[in-house]
Amino acid sequence: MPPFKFKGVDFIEFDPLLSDDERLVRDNTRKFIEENLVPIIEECNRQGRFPRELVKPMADLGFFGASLHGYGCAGMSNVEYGLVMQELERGDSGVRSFVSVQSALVMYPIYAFGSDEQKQQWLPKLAAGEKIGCFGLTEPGFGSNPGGMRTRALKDGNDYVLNGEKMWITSGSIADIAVVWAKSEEHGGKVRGFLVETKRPGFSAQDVHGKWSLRASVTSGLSLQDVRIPACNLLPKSDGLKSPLMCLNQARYGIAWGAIGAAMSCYDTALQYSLLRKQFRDQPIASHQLVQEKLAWMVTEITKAQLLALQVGKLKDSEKVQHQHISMAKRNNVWMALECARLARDVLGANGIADDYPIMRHMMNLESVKTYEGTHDIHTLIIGANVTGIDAF
Ligand code: TGC
Ligand code: FAD
Repeated sequence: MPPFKFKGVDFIEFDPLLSDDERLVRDNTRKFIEENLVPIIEECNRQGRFPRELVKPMADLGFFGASLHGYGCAGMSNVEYGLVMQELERGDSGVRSFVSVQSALVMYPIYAFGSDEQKQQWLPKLAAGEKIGCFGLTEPGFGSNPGGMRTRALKDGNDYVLNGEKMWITSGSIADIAVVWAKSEEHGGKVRGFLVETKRPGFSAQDVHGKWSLRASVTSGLSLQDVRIPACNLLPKSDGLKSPLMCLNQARYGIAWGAIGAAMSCYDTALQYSLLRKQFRDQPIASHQLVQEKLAWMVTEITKAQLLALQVGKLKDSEKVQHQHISMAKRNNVWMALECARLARDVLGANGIADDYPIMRHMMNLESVKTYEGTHDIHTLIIGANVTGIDAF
């Protein structure tokens, strides 16, 4: 257990900007994380173990597909969903990743692009945590540029036959269902989404070992060798690269909030530590100007990130959000969180590197968060293209 009890971060009366329901969702999630994840996460991180025992309790709290309506989903607003992500990632980015993938990258595409039968078959079970999903877009040779993907779907009678490799896939080896993005010969090489049950012959998943980051999350490579699926497993409303990118918008939005949680954890730990730790003339290190400067930077940037995430959430709730808004929030908030982790680690001195405190784990996790769902620099280019009208990819 970490030595300090989390006190929350609210410098400019952010809480009154939230509705009663939003605060309730946040506080319930916070309590769940304090009671169930915080006590075990350092050990999970050491062991490189995803805490699968939390899947059912998280489902019971409505975390999976939380902002979807019907099919056993909680029907939360986007702001409520964001606050859930914030609290989950204050616990650990890997656990937030699991929920992001299940919700934004598996349930959302079925909800947005699936047939009625696909929705009825999969969404209730995914919401209940009875089935686990993964999302296969990235390939060994195509990360930032998924449009170059090599995975192919060939129509053969009433089936599609899929061949290809996907890489860096969260929850890959524990998934029952994979949302696989492939170029479909039948549709002129257009990218389409396919539901691939992972027990089908020719499908295999191999975990990535030796990760220094997201150790409490499963990351796998997927191999599809002549995997035959019925034609009804095509997501009928998926239509080109735009479809997986629409899923990424949902996940990137969650990350924009999640990163605030990781930053809050680092800042709160550094603040409490600095008030207790004494150096020179028996004074707490918090009394030194250079330490205060770090704390002031962190609380300022967390506050700005909260306001950015909230505004993007409100735009999303009123269906006015543009994907460039989400890029700004993901890019800024993850960068901010990583900087907070580095500063907080510094404030703790040598103790900052030990897993008695959560800081180094957050820092290592955030290196992945900075890269996945569009790297920091790709989001820079997305914003740059939007403001200049010039594509610089
Ligand atoms: P481009 O020609 O720009 O776009 C193709 C079509 O899509 C439209 N579009 C979007 N639509 C909705 N949302 C977005 N965010 C969109 N971005 C683009 C675009 O308007 C166009 O539409 P249309 O109608 O003209 O066809 O495509 P491009 O090939 O040039 O690539 C653009 C780029 C680089 C921005 C994009 O490919 C990109 O975002 N790259 C980053 C890849 C990425 O984020 N991968 C994430 C993989 S999943 C993951 O990391 C999960 S981690 C999970 C976890 O554990 O939390
Ligand atoms: P690259 O695209 O090779 O980029 C390497 C560097 O080059 C980056 O700094 C990048 O910004 C830069 N770069 C690339 N192109 C340009 C350019 N045009 N201009 C300037 N700089 C550029 N993917 C999934 O599909 N599903 C998942 O569930 C999933 N989970 C993940 C989990 C983890 C832990 C990690 C680490 C990744 C996961 N990913 C997943 C993959 C992730 O989305 C990719 O790693 C990411 O999109 C970047 O691709 P890449 O690693 O191939 O880097």
